[in-house]
Amino acid sequence: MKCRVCRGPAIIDIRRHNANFCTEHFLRLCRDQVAKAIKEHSMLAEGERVLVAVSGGKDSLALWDLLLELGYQADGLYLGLGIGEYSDESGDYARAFAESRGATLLEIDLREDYGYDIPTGARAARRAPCSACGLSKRHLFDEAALDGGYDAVATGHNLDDEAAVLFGNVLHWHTEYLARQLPVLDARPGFPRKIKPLVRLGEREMAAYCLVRGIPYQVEECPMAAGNRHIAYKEALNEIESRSPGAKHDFYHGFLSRASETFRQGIDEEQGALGTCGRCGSPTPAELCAFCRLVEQAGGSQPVELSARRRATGSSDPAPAGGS
Ligand code: Q46
Ligand code: ZN
Ligand code: ZN
Repeated sequence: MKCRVCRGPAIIDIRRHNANFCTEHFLRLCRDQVAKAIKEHSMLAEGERVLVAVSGGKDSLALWDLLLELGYQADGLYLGLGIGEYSDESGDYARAFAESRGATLLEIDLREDYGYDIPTGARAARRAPCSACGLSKRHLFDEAALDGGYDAVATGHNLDDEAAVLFGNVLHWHTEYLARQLPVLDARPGFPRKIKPLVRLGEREMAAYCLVRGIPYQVEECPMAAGNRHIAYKEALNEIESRSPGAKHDFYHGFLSRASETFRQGIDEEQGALGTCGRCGSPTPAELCAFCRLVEQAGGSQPVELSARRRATGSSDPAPAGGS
C-alpha cells in the first residue's frame, strides 16, 4: 500500500478518495479538508477567536488540535455532565490535551455550578437524558461564547454524524430540522455563530488522526447513548458506503449544495418572534427559557446510584449523537 502523494509506505486507505496516504500526507489531508470546509462555508475569518466544545472524545480533540495547527485562536470548553466514570475520564482527557498543547480549557460542572447532573436531573425534569444533555450543552456553550467574546462555537460533528442526522431527518421528513442542518449557523441576537469544521472528514479518519498525533481520548460511548436511533442510521450508511464509497459524502454535501436552500424559506420570520428569558436574558418565546426551566426542575436533585441511573434511562430517546 503506497501513499498517493509520495509513494512511501501508506498507513491508511481512504476509499472515498480512492487513495492511500502516509503519515505526513494523511495529516496534511486532514488539515486541508478542515481548511477547505472553513473557507467553503465562511466559518472563520483570520484572527477570529473560536470556542471548541470539547467532550474528551476523538472528534472534539482532533478538531481542537487541527484548529490550533491551522493557527486559529482556539480555546476549549469542557462541560462536566456528571455521567459517572464516563464523565470523570472524559474530563481528564480534555485536561491532558489542553496541558500538552498549552491551550486554554474552560470548564463548567453541571452539578457544582447548576445543582444537577444529567442522569438525575433528566429524571427529575421528566426528560430523556439526551434531551436534557443537548439542551444544557446548547445553552451553556452559547452563553460561554457570548460572555467570553468568542466569534464562534465549533463542534466536532464529522461527516458520519452529519450524514446520519440527515438520513434521520429525511427518513421522517423533519423539514424544520432540515432547514437548520447546516455546517454554519450565523450569529443572531443572543446566539453565537456555530460551526462544524469536520464535515469533510469521517469518523475513521478522526480516530486515525488522534492515533497518529498521539492524542489519548475517551473511547467509551456515553452510557446514555444506548438506543440512540442515529447509531442505526450510521450502521445503515456504513453498509451503503462499503458498497459505494463516497456515498455519505455525496449524500450530505449534495444536500448542502442542491437541496438545503429549499427548506430554509421561512425560518427567519420564526426567529423574529423571540423575547428574552426573565432569568438569564437569552432569547426565548416563553417567560423563562428552556434551560432555566430545566435548572428549576432538575437543580437540587440528589445524585442516584449508577445502576438506578441506568434503569432510569432505559426508555430514553436520545438526541443526535456526535460532536464527541
Ligand atoms: S453525551 Fe449527552 Fe450524548 Fe450522552 S447524554 Fe446523550 S447527548 S449520549 S452526544
Ligand atoms: Zn506520502
Ligand atoms: Zn434562561
